[in-house]
Amino acid sequence: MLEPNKKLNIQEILQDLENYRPRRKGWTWREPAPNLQMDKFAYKEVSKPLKQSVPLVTSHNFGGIDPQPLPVITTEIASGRFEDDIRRMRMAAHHGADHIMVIRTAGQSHFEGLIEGTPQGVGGVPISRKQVRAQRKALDMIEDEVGRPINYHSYVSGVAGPDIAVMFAEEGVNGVHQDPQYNVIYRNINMVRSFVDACEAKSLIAWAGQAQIDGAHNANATARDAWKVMPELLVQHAINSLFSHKAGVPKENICLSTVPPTAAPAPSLFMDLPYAVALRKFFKGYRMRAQMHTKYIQSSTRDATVTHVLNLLISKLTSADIQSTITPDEGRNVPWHIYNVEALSTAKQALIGMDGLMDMVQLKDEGVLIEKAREIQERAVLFLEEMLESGGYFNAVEAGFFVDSGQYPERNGDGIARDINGGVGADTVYKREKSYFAPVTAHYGYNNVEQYGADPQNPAALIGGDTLQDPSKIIYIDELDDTDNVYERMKPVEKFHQGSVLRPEMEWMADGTVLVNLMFPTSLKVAEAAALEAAKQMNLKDAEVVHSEVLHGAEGTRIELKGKLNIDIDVSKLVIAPEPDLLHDDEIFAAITAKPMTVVCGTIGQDEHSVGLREIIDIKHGGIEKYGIKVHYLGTSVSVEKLVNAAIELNADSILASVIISHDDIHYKNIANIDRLAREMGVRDKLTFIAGGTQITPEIATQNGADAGFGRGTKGVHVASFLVKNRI
Ligand code: Z98
Repeated sequence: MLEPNKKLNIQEILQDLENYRPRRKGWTWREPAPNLQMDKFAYKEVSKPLKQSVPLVTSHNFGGIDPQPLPVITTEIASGRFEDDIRRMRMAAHHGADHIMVIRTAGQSHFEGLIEGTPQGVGGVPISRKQVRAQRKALDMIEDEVGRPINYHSYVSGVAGPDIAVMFAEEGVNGVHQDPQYNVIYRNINMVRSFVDACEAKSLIAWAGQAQIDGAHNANATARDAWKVMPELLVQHAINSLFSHKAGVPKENICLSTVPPTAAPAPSLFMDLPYAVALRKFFKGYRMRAQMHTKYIQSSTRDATVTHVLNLLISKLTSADIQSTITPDEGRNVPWHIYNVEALSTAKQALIGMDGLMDMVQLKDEGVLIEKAREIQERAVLFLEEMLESGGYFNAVEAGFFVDSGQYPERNGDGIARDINGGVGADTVYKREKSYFAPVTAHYGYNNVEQYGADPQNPAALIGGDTLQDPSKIIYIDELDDTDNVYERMKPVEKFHQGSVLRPEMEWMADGTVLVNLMFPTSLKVAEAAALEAAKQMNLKDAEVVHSEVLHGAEGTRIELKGKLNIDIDVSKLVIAPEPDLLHDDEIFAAITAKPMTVVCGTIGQDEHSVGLREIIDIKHGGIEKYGIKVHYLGTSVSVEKLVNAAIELNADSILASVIISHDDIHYKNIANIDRLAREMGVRDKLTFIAGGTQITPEIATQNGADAGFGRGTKGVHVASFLVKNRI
């Protein structure tokens, strides 16, 4: 059982992995909780709340609630080091992810068999049995902690597709990508081999109850004009969906990977909504996995977020069963977990914000939306018909039908064409001999076990059960490489894993990577060079500009810079402000009853922001008035002189100054002014002087002459406790 304030122990997870068995198989959807009441609100399309989670930042205004949307929410975590990703999975789960996808290391598609051990990956993680076990085991603990099943996912594609499918079925992997068209088009793996392999893989997917995601979204990401491949996308979905269904996968586990084909500044909803409608009308009963369009995601986090939210609106208007959360890392080519968490929060925030929308609005079932949807469907049907006329799928691929930049029936002749007899693994498909004998579970086609008196429905009985029925037969290989393995990687960063020493991190434990935001009042090129120079002077190593944005060609450029800050921070030497020592309400009441207390307060200088101060003083917000403290509120934009003079006239015990505006450090300057004036008037010793505001830190407030400073999140009880204790 994980403890809330304790780090995951990776070493412990790695122990005894040879005996780990997954505790369930198959995919889990969220449990709907219609009409859920949380705080002051009733929700329509939400799922069962989590036991533990991190709510949205605004939730403190709403009693700290954390309602969870209905679709399963995905995050892709694959930094190349699975041991680091495990920690990230925990953070992601607390932010609402229940579908963790692990991208594979570059090139694994072309491996002919399984990878063993835990080598480091490039652009993803080498998917091996050990790595899968370790992560599934960690997710068991994490799902107990958050109180919701978490789906673990990776890819069943490539030359070793069926081998991986067997391993995933054995290891309790819950979701997979499987689509032979992906092999053919994007990995140039022989098409005959890919489709034969897919039969075997899909049988295993069916046995394991896994959700299967297809690969159609890759055409969006590859095509020159992604909106032109809409008819083709329907064809790709159709091929894989029906194929999967015929291979035994139930419809409700077949997920279409659908992507809005455009993004603003294109009139994106006008293009994307008809497509989403066309798809859902054609594929009733199948699941929709709403993926973002990776091609349009650049390095701007803001830009990615807006595209994401518009995509989420389409999901809301047309339905999504699984909602992806792609991050700007796709545009920066760096897997930085902070953006995974941001994207998860974006999905949660947008979907919850749109809760109940469909009770109020409806898509028109006539007019341009339906006409456009219908046109896409017609083009798709014509595409399918021509495919059949040309001799079927293989011939169509050979003729370059797919990922052509023309909108069908237009063709631009730039499709991805593959040779039926070519590609990786060509000529490796053999017709099964009549005597071919396969006493194994979830095998596609004939297994010829009857000749030995066995039931074809339970062929593995002949060998006393195979690895799917008797997992003790699984051969577990620990490590094959003495240098490239998790233990060697963890040795140098051991102290960081323990948490006694800290170093900034973005990608891997203690990589030292920091992200710095800069603005230079100059043009793009000059600003980029200046940023690198700034990095040098900040003592950052390996600095690189990861994002730059022109504010004006001459006036300014915004830069995001990454670099390495290889410092060790000894946690035991940090000065950490103690948690506020609060008095009990009864103690405060007793102290004020025994000896009344008067305070004067206001917002200072030109500051008109009174909400925070009112929260602290007003009885209706549980402010200090409730304890019987007499409060003289002087209003907003009160001068320093007026505040101090009022304190003298009223013979007050205390001054409460609220300072929100922080331009040019005016908040700190005004704190110092109050302290100075009170001294000049000879009353400073008699007064408790407290400063408060969103940007106030206790340290800086006291350095500028206040007796205490209170920042964001302060409640009346904090201030009242301090006032009483300070008086004593
Ligand atoms: C996503 N970010 O889907 P390699 N099979 C299919 C795929 O779509 C993919 C792979 C395999 C995207 C990820 N998709 C892109 C059907 C990849 C990956 O060859 O190991 O890269 O296979 O969320």
